[in-house]
Amino acid sequence: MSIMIMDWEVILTPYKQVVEELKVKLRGMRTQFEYESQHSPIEFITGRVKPVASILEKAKDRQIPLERIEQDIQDIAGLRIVCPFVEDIYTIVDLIRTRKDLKIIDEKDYIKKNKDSGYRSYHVIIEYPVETIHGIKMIITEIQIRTLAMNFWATNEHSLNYKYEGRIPVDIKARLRSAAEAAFKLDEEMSKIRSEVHEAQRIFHRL
Ligand code: 0O2
Ligand code: 0O2
Repeated sequence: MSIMIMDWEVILTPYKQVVEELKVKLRGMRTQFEYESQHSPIEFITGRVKPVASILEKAKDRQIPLERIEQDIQDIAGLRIVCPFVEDIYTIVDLIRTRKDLKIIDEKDYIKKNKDSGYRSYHVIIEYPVETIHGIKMIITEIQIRTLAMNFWATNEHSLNYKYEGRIPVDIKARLRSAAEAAFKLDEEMSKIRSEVHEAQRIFHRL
C-alpha cells in the first residue's frame, strides 16, 4: 500500500496567489464600472481557498484519488462575484469571456436550470496561469456569479447543510426549494421594475 504524504502548504500556495490576484483584477472591473457607468453590475467580490478538510471530504465523497485532486476538484480556488440584477450576471460572463489573462474551460448555468436543491448561480471554470518560482503553473479556478438574492439563499442553505451535516430534513428541503423560487421571483420583479423605470425616464427625456 502506498502512502501519499501531501505538503498542503506547498500545494495551496499557488492557489492562494491566484485568489489574491483575481480578487484584485475583478475588483478593478468593479472600480472601473463605478467611474465609467451609471450602473455597476458588481455589488461585491469575495474569494477563498478551499480548506484542506473540505478538499479531503470532497475527494472522499467523489472517489477522487489524491494524485488527481488538482485536476478533478475545480473549486480549490474560488471567486464569487455578486451582482444586483440577473442580467448583470450575463454582462459579467461576457466580460470574462473577452479576457486574455484566463481561459474558460467550462460553464454551468444553474440559473436557466437550477439544481434540485433550488440553488441558482452561474459558474465559470477557468484556467489561470500563475507565476511560481518553478515557472508558470496553470491553476483551475471556479468563479461563481450570482445575484444578491441568490447569494442570500445559498449562504443560508450552505450553513443549514453544515448544521445538519448534509442531511437536511425533507420538509426543510422543500421549504428551501420554495424559498429559492421566491428569491428568483424577487430578482425577476426587481429587473422588471428597473427596466420600466428606465423606459419611463427615456420617454420623459424625449418630451
Ligand atoms: P462561510 O460562511 O464559512 O463561508 P478580503 O478582505 O475581502 O480581501 P476575506 O475577508 O479574507 O478577504 O475573504 P472574502 O473574500 O471576503 O471571502 C470570505 C467569505 O466568502 C468566506 O466565508 C468564503 O468561504 C466565502 N467565499 C468567497 N468566495 C467563495 C467562493 O468562490 N466559493 C465559496 N464556496 N465560498 C466563497 P467565511 O467568512 O469563511 O464564512
Ligand atoms: P463549498 O463549501 O462551497 O466550498 P459536479 O461534479 O459538477 O456535479 P461540483 O464539481 O461540486 O459538482 O460543482 P458544482 O456543483 O457545479 O459547484 C460546486 C460549488 O457550487 C459548491 O462547492 C458550492 O459552493 C456551490 N453549490 C453547488 N450546489 C449548491 C447547493 O445546492 N447549495 C449551495 N449553497 N451551494 C451549492 P462545494 O464543494 O459544495 O463546497
